[in-house]
Amino acid sequence: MFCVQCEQTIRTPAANGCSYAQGMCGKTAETSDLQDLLIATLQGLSAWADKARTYDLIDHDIDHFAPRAFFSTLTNVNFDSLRIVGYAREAIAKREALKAACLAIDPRASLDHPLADLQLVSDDLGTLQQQAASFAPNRDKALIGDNILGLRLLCLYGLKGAAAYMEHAHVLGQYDNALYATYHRIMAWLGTWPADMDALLACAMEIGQMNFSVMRILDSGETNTYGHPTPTQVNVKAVAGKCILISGHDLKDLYNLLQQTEGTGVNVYTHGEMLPAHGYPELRKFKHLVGNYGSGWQNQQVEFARFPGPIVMTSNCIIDPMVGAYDARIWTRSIVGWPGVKHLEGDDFTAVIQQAQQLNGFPYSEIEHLITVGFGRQTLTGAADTLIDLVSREKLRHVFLVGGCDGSRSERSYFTDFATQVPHDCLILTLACGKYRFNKLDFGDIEGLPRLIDAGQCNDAYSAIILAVTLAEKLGCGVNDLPLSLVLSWFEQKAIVILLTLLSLGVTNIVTGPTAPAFLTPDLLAVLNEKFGLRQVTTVAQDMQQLLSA
Ligand code: SF4
Ligand code: SF3
Repeated sequence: MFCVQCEQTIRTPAANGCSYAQGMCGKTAETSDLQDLLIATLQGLSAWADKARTYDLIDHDIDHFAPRAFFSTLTNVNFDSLRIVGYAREAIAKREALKAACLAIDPRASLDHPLADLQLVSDDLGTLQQQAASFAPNRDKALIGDNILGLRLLCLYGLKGAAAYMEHAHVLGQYDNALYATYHRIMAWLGTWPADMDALLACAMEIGQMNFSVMRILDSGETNTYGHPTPTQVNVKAVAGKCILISGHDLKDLYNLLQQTEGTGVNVYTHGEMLPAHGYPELRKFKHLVGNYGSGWQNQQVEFARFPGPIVMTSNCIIDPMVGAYDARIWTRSIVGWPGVKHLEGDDFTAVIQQAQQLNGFPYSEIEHLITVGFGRQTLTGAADTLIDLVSREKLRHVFLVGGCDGSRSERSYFTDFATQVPHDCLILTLACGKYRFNKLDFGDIEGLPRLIDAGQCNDAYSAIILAVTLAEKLGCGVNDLPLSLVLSWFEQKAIVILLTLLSLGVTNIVTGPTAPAFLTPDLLAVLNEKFGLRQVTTVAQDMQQLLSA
């Protein structure tokens, strides 16, 4: 096994990346290797989808499937080897159907791509694992060197993050054939094992730009379906009664669950990246959406163990439910999987609701603790004039975007310390699950404007970008000239693609942490620093001073 895609990857002097029997996340070598094989089949599928477009053949089913299946290989999404192999078989079947369709139009249609005809050699997982060795991401490292490998992985992992957002958008009926075309072209190209540094850097920027469009259509899907988020108070304490917890990014699953639990006496709580749902008018209208439970994904083995009802995982991040012995109470959806855990297909949550009714629920209500969420794109851009006025009257000095993914490394206390040490005349804009490090603290306000502004999920980085662009337009300056600094925590591949998006838009001087991606070499980090001013966190005091004086 070789996997180096997330921040918690194993880093020892002997090994850079998870390369033993099991990754830090709990992914086994078997599943990891089979995911490499799946990616290779998806690259072959994309090569044919790209070719088919030259015959004006666009198959929506394939366009939807390809990024969705790729999403299953994202950190903390799918640990079920059998389902991974199932996706690989489906990719091959779809590829063959597409090839046949091309041949029906042009009997001489052919494709010069190393993965164009890839077949699985066996039904046996052990044999497939042996086959997968040829597709390990580091297979030709000795030949190409660490820098090229690092850039390839930057592209592959960035595209994986974008694929995840494509799937989130598709769930809400949003897709764009031009984006699928770009996705297939890049995915197919990465399957040719490119080794040109400039081409790979350009590809990374193209992925970032593509993802900006993906986040835009995802934003449209969410706001057209559930309305524009507005500031909303959310109780983060338990309410007496039967309960279901729903986690992940999929608002449609939450909507369906709320509809089906209405009138049943079962309360619904959001967890993790589902917290921003409370800001959407069409979701908060359900009175039994009573609050938010728990914190960042890395605490789930303790928090889920204590939750007295079923838990639904709609997307990342799931970790081993056996540890907290709640495996019989957790349900996976969509591309999420854990061996032995019940997987819900379709939109019928009856089985989950029945389980909630059989379980104890919370025996009593705790004293309310309210936090505010819901600063979506429209609310943020609507506040642009207020922000400009506060700055002009010297009431507001600086805005810090402090957000991103959470994780379990102790160094991540940096982000709590940073937020709490932001001076009182500055605002903190936050998003994604990294906010749980500080979102229950009281930061007060500046002339009625809360000092902590929660913009939403990780993909709502789109809203923060639109706010920055709006402010820059109104002030007649560039985004990099604003009194705005980005201090981003990263963990998985969605964070990587958001970073690529920001870089591709020309945003400079971003500070990231808690550690640099293990796949980026010192040379590559130096290139990113030179081109974009991207740098690692140091100490809170030093970074704060440097960012305020920039
Ligand atoms: Fe290791 Fe992260 Fe890959 Fe899991 S996802 S195997 S922790 S690098
Ligand atoms: Fe968190 Fe897993 Fe990335 Fe959408 S839920 S941000 S880590």
